[in-house]
Amino acid sequence: MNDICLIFPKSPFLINDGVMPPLGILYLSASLKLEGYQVQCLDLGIGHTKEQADSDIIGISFTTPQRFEAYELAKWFKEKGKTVIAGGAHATHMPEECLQNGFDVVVKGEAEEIISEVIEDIRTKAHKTIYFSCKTGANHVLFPDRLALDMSNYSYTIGNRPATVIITSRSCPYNCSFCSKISRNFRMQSAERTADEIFLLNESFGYEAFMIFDDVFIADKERLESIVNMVKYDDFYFRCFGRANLLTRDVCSLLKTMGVIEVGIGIESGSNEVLKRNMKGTTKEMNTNAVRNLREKGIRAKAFLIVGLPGETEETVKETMEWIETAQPDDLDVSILQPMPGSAIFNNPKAFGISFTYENNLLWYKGKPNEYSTSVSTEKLVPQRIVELRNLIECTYKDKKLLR
Ligand code: B12
Ligand code: SF4
Repeated sequence: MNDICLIFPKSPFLINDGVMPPLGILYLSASLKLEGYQVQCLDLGIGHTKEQADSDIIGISFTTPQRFEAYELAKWFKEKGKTVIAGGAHATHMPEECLQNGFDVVVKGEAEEIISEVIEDIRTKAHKTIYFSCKTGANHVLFPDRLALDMSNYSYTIGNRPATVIITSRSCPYNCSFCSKISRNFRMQSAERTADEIFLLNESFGYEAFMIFDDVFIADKERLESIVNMVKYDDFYFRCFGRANLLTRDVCSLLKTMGVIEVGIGIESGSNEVLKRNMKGTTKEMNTNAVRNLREKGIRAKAFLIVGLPGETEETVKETMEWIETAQPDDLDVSILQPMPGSAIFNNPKAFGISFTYENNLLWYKGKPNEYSTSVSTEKLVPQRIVELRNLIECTYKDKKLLR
């Protein structure tokens, strides 16, 4: 029997929940195995089942929209006499709710350095209900234990190549109103370590394409330069996220040399008023320049937009549509605001002029086409209108000639 079974629940609200491996549990598996623990990892999104769990201690990792799946699992395992631990983004922000829904223990935040202590406390029946993570140094954690799950079950591709996901930093130095970060302390792993992980994934699994899922991969230009110098001789493809304020011509040049073929930018809105109210730290002019700088280097710019942010009106949606026509990004992703626990909007909706329901609401903002819905109202827009405006932007521009 294993010392712990770590489970990532299904995400039935997504188009496909077997796209990328859940790195959170794979990081925990790596640090536990180093200490000699036997660990089992199950991803219910790729066909594993709860019946396969082979341990008396079960750890479940989940986001807010996965919480109902997680609570069902917790209750099922409790009935079997198991001790159940909650971790991940939702547990970090809503620990009491997890305890009320069947969990014995909650770990808030990054758990690499505390998970073995939790296991030992459970074994001696001395466990607390809530543990707080230590601040994990990004250079000190091991690479995720990707052998704990069969990587061939995941279907992500970049430029037609099988791709996988890496995270080279933790957290983010910004404070957007809608963001639900699990930690406030921004740390980057070194350029050397980042290049090592890429080479290791290439040698061990054959990957030649990588989704860098950092919140802000390009936060430090010097580190970026060093990474580029180490990987530029290999013909790898990358996708990453970038903030408009950091996507200068120089940075876009570096990304091109590295092999980045697409950058996702959190544009959010075409209205400077909305951007300001949501503490985005960017303007529509910066956003336009960022798209231009990427396009000049032949890198695809994908604009991520949110409809229904605090301050949204019919007029600001028009401004967003005007921005799309001016900036002409290569692709769009239009979602609807869903205030997630941990975000400034969730914590203080009144201050943002937002109302929404949380109970019994899945709160996903991007899922299956034609199934978008929201409970959010702004001062000027009712929920149904927010959905209509979101659909209007998508119908008008997605896959249209205006976007290349
Ligand atoms: C990659 C990613 C995705 C991928 C998921 C791939 C996958 N299978 O994991 C995709 C694109 C599919 C995705 C989708 C969504 N995502 Co997402 N995603 C991320 C992202 C960028 C990285 C996740 C990651 O690997 N982090 C690195 C690891 C190390 O961190 P971690 O997972 O949090 O794990 C650590 C701790 O949480 C803890 N821990 C984790 N699990 C467990 C379990 C136990 C037992 C214990 C003790 C501890 C523990 O220890 C881990 C190691 O330090 C995060 C932002 C971020 N930087 O973390 C957002 C994030 C997780 N996503 C978020 C959201 C909102 C979504 C969506 C709902 C968006 C939507 N479509 O509507 C969906 C929901 C997906 C789902 N399955 O529920 C939010 C979650 C907020 C919340 N309150 O739940 C985040 C935090 C972004 C944000 N800042 O707001 N996402
Ligand atoms: S939305 Fe992105 S840039 Fe803004 S705080 Fe969250 S992770 Fe940072």
